[in-house]
Amino acid sequence: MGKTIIISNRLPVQLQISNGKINAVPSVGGLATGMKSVHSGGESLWIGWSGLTDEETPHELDQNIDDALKEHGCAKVSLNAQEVEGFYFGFSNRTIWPLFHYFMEYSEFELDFWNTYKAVNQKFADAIIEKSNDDDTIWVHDYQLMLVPQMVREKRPKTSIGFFLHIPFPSYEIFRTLPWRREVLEGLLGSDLIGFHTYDYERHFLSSVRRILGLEVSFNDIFMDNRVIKVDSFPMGIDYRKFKNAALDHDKNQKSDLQERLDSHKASAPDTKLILSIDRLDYSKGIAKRINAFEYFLNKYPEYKEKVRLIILAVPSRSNVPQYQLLKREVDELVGRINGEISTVNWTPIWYFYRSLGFESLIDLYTTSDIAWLTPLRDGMNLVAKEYIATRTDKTGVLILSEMAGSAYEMNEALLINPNNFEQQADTLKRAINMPEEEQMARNTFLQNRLERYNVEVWANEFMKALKQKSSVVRNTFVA
Ligand code: ADQ
Repeated sequence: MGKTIIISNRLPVQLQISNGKINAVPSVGGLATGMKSVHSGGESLWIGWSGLTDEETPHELDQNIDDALKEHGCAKVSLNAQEVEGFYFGFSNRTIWPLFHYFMEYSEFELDFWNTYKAVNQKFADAIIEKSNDDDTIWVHDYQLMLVPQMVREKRPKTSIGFFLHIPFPSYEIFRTLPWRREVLEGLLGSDLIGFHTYDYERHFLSSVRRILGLEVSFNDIFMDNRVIKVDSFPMGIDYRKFKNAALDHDKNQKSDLQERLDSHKASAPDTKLILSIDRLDYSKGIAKRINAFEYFLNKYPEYKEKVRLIILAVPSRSNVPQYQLLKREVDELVGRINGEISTVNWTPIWYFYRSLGFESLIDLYTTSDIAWLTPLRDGMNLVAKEYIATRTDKTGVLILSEMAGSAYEMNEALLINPNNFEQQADTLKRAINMPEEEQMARNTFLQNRLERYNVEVWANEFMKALKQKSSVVRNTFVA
């Protein structure tokens, strides 16, 4: 049996260079955690970009970097600054990201971006081809690497290749506007198994394959040349135990400064409800609309002034893409205006943090907030919704979640809202603030049971199981 090769844009470790020494520190992100069961010991290899451009990497340290990565079962693809610009900030985040999140007007169709995307995808594919054998199993991740499956397939026709898309796949009417729609579909169809978070994304993809490439599709099988490609949905979970245990330990550990501050706020205003929102600062997350909806709520129900506080934690993201800079300015101005207009001596309606917080601080916020309010305009899944629920060890807390998040399909017991409907959101906030504890606990019991069962390890294992089954079926068919 061969090894497993995982490929993603970024490696699951971060490189730190200090005084000529290299340190590779494991990342704590969802993907890195989820793949732990697949990426174990010496039986697997993870290929990706280290996060440092060639220009930032001292040439004499190259070998040391490779050695440091090897200790974590990783190998790097080197990219220069121009490649990162065109491939990552360009085609991935100025063409595909907005288009796949239904922000057509933000999507830029630049031939230079496309050419760099193709060249960098080829670099990733070459790294896989160099490091793999025919009997290896390859799992490619996400929208930055959609051409890789076909590029590897050309050189390794018998290898098992799986692909998982972490963002939505848009409807055919949106996808068809992409000038390189055929090439992207053909790139993906180099896979044996293509996975999405939800059944809807899967349906959109199948419809594009049928209408753009004219291929035969039966249920979730695509017939292409002498191959059958399977398409399926695998909703991604979280490391449920890690969040639950962190919340349980949280009360025993010494309090952080943030927790002290949250506690003193609660003590001085025991009737005030804390409403939490956490996202990357991204236009797809609906942050500006959420702030406007909060103002609408306070105008519609002024009796809640001084009785609620909205905490916005926005993580800096892609800050050299113009749309993200505009959004940053818009959010800064909105928070400033609303706080300026309606704050009182004792009350600031919005607490706004623009930074990435450590895991412990995240747990402080999740466990202390009475309500989580997540309003993406589009979101492949949204793991924050799941993390909030996992930390509610006494089963209280209310989740208000946008219907446009992939996670809404599995989280029916949350209060689901349309982020464009301010009237509905104002009423839902009121309902959440007044929801009896028994109702909160009943809803969260269902949600927690589901999240515990379908955790991120199960997600990764089910994808790998389906990929291995798929490959053996095809091989057996050929033998017959
Ligand atoms: P993201 O768009 O990044 O992921 P999400 O799924 O919510 O969105 O994941 C964010 C992660 O970052 C969470 O694990 C959260 O804990 C962490 N995080 C958020 N704010 C933080 C902060 N201030 N400090 C530290 N950590 C913070 C993409 C897709 C999603 C899909 C995931 C996984 O856009 O739709 O759910 O991939 O497939």
